[in-house]
Amino acid sequence: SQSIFAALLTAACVGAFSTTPAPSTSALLSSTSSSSTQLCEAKDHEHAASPVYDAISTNTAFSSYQTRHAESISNPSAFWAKEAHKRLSFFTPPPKSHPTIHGSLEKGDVKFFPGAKLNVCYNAIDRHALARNGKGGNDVAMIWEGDEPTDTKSFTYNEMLEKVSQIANALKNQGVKKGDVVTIYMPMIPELPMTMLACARIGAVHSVVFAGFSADALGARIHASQSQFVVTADIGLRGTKKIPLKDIVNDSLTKFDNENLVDKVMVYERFYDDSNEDEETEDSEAAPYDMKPKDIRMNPLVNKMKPYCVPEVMDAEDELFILYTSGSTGLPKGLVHTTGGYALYAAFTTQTTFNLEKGDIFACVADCGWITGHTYVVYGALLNGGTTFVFESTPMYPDAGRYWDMIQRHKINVFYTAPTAIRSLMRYGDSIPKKYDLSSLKVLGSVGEPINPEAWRWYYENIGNSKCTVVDTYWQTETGGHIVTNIPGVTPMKPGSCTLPMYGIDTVVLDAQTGEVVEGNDVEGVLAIRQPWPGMARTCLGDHKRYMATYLTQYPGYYFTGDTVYRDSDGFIFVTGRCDDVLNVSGHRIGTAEVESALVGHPLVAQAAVVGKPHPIKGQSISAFVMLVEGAEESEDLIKEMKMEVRSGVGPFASPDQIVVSPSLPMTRSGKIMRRVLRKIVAGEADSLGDVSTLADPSIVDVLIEKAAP
Ligand code: 6R9
Repeated sequence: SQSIFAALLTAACVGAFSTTPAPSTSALLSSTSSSSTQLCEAKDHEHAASPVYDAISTNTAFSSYQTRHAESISNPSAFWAKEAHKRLSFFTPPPKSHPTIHGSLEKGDVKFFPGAKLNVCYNAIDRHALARNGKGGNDVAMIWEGDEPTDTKSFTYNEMLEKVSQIANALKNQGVKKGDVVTIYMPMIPELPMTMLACARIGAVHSVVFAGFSADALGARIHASQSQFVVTADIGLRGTKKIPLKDIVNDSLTKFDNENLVDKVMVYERFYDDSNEDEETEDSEAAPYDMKPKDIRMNPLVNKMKPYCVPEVMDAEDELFILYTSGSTGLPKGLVHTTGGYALYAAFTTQTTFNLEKGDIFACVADCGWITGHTYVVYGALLNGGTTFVFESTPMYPDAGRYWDMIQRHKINVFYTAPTAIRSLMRYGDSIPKKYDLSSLKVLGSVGEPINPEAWRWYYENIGNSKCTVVDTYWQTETGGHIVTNIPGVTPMKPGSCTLPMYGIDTVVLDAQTGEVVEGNDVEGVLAIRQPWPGMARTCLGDHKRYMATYLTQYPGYYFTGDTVYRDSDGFIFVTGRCDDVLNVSGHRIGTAEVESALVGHPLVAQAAVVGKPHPIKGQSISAFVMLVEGAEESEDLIKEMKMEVRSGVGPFASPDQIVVSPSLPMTRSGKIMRRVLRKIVAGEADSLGDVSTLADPSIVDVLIEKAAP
């Protein structure tokens, strides 16, 4: 079973690392006490490191974790009130007479500090620019590196304030008002984080759609959020390849009623040259794309705007952004995050998990189209007054040394990526990272899926030189920030385990069937959370019922993560998989239903069932089983066409690796597809299919094994 597998892996890895010396107690303790707005000065080369799991019982820092964690969940209102006071600037502070936390998980009406007023953009930029009598304005807020390693830019806090203000003024100029939803479909250029911050500044709600999504998927998200404004760029660049984003936006407007819905399409130009400004006009014929009547050339418009925009006064519970994610149905699910709680949790977790210190360069190489990009590229480091590093290209361009080259050139201190990237870079061998000076690093992060101990070890030894803490951060779009992770210098590392709950997070393991709390260690179940926390999504846009049904009423009184876990004999958490029909391909969360509905969009496909298959680099790859309509013949061209359906229905990243045409699918007598059987078959575990007696036609199993087993 999975638990035994996890236990064996743990035993093997702990053994391998048990000789690593634990850092001194003072080093361990110093990392917990720094405040975000006034980050501690980093002491040269005296980075706090964690022991690899060996001696938690004798570790003073670990007992400080236990004490602080216990306090944080026994009196969460006091804990979060204190953190909010320390980490955020309010126009109107949380009213003293009110409790911090309102509502409950049972009722699904959680609020943090309602009535308090603040602006997230002001917190991320202005107050750092104003700090130290304005000297803070010269600190570097953002370093950007484009597709070409030579294409870099950096922005001080003063420059960020000006540029974001100009973009905010441009949005206003085009009619965007407080509360409006702005869809952002952009490549990773500096204007992407800046546009998100500009929305926050004027109280507009950003809805970033990952620029790998197809026109259909983008169109569905524009429609679902009733967004009248779209911000995009003419093209995106990835490893010299040009992605025609503007054409995709044009196409997305032909879906639903979007042509009538969308008022303005604001277009940045990837190669706009500011120095030619005099010759450029907003409606120039020279636009490098076919301009439509709704299109606005953003660069010249932004450049002529005033460099200051008054930040809107927002309630702590006003919406900050929507982010769509995959669930068990084909419909996109727009999670809503609000202002005060999200900002607090982004600031708090960034500093705590990465031990962020003053002057640190923090590189999260995720795309802003995912929650990791929201919390840890845009908001987290800036709310702490740190320097965020924004990356446009891919880890493979121009070669597999790109990440390590960037770390060397920019002296990056914290580097945060996904296991799939680590696994693919590992294949190129140890000699590649050895060519670079990686000594600036102190914390390495992993996110998006479980990291297998082999990849963990490679990352720890070859990138971190066995000196950096590797943090395995478990969280979700819904949680806003890390909910289970180790903490540098405070809690031990255990390869393959995301370890222990964050402060303020009251995790429990529940029995999936009975919903009872599973006590003790060496146990399995589903992961749930017993108390509200500031970063939790408050609702699904326009569908609070779905929010309740997916997260809160399955196990009343708990937030349900949808993940199954094993808690080992030391109480450390290992995520073992999902209990819903959500796949994780290269750290991308993909709903089986979305892929299936794209497949049945092909006129010759009658029915489709999609499952994940274990993949050595991507974590999971997609296997699809399809039944064709009467009389249709299987052919190579047809398989290609089906893949095209998925590329255009969802996006290229969701394309199935394997499509199996089958005479029928394993249906139960009540008409449900038994995906469990398909999962086992593609994983090569057909000898342990379990009970298939409820299948309408059990003989189909042998046919499928014959066709699909590896
Ligand atoms: C942040 C993010 C969430 C799902 C989550 C889980 C998986 C994320 C993980 C992890 C094991 C980790 N997941 N981090 N599993 N260890 N460190 O990825 O958000 O895209 O919403 O995905 O990803 O299954 O439920 P999101």
